[in-house]
Amino acid sequence: MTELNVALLGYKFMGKAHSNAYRQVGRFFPGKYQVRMKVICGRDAKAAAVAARQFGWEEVETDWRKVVRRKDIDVVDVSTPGNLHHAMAIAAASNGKHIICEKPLGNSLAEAKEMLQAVEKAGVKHMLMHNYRKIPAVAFARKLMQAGRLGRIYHYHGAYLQDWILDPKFPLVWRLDKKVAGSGALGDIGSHAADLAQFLNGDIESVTAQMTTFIKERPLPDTVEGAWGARGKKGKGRVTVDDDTNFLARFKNGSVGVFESSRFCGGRRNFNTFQIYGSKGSLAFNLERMNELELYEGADPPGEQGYKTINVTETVHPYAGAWWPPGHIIGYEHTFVHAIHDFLVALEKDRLPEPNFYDGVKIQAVLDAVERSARAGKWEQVKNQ
Ligand code: SOE
Repeated sequence: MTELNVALLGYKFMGKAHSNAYRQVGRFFPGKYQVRMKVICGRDAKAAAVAARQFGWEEVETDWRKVVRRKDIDVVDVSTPGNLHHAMAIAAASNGKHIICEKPLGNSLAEAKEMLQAVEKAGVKHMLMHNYRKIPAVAFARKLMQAGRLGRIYHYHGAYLQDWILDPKFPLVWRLDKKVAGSGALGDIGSHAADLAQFLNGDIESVTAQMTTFIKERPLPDTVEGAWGARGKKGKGRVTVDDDTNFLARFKNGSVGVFESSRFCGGRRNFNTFQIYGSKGSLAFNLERMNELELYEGADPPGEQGYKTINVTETVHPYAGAWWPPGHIIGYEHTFVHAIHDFLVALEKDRLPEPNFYDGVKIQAVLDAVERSARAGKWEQVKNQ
C-alpha cells in the first residue's frame, strides 16, 4: 500500500463531496494507493478549521500558493469557484502535482487551453470532476451506445434544470457573478450536460444558442459567499450571468441536439436528464432517479414494445458490485467516490484519468461556441483546436 498525500483547495459544497470521497474510497475500492487527507485550504481560517475537523483533514492552510509548493503533497484537488481554477491548476502542475479540478475547467476556452498546456508540460496526471459520468446507469448507457444498441442516432436531448435561484430575493452569490463563475447556468450545469452528451454521443460540431437573465439584480449578501468584494455591503447588485441557456446542436455523427440549462425551473431540484433516440431504440435518464435507466428497443415484438426501467445496481454494472446487493441503491455522493477510485487506478496504471483536461477543453469549446452564438444570433462552429 502506497500513501498518497492529497491537498484540497476549497471546503464548501464540492470540498465536502470530495472529502467524503477521499475518506470512503479505500474502504470500498481498496487498491495500491492509501489516500492521506493531508491539508485542506480556504481563505477563511476559522471555517477551514471547522471543515478540517468535520471532514477529517490533518492540517489547515489559508495560503494555497504555499500548499501547491509543499514537497510532501502528491495531488492537488481544486474545488474552488471557477475564477481560481486557472492559477491554482497551473501552479500545481508547475510544482509537479497531479491534479483533480472541479468543473468547468476554466472560466474561458483560453484559460482551459493554458491549463491543458501546463499539465502536458509538467507530465502530471489530470482529471476533471464531471462526476455524473461515474453513475452506473450512465456508464451502462455508454456501453449500450458503444455497442450500437440504439442504431443510427437521430436525436440527443439534454436538460439540466434546477430551481435554487427562482426567488428574486435569493442573494447575489458568487455563482451569479461573471468575474467569479465565468458564466451562470451555462458553465455550472450546462457544462455537465455538454460533457454527458459528448461522452455518450460524440463531439458537438456546431450550435445556435440563446442566453437569458430573468432577474437582473439581487440583494447583496453579507457573507463570504457574496459576489467578490460585495461582502458586508447593503443594497442590490447586478446579476452578470445567464439564468437560462438553451441551444440547438449538430453532432459529428449527424444527429441533432436540444439543450437547456436553467436554475429557474420550479420543482426541479437537480433534474439532470438526457434522452437519446436512434433507429433501433431509445434511452432516457433522470439524475433524480439515478439508479434507473429507461431503455426502449424497437425489436421487441409488436404489442410488447415500450420502455423498460432497468435498476442499474446489478453487479454486472460498473462500480455497482463495490457497494451493496442488487436493488440497494446508491446516491450522489457515490459518484465522487467512483471518480476518485478511477483517478487512483489511472495513477496505478500510469494512464490518463477520464474525463481529463483534454475533455475539459472540448467542453469549454462548446460553451465558448454557445456564448459566441448567443451574442451573434447565428450558428457557430465549435473550435477546440
Ligand atoms: C449547483 O448548480 C451545483 O452544485 C453544481 O455546481 C454541481 O456541479 C452539481 O453537481 C449540483 O449543482
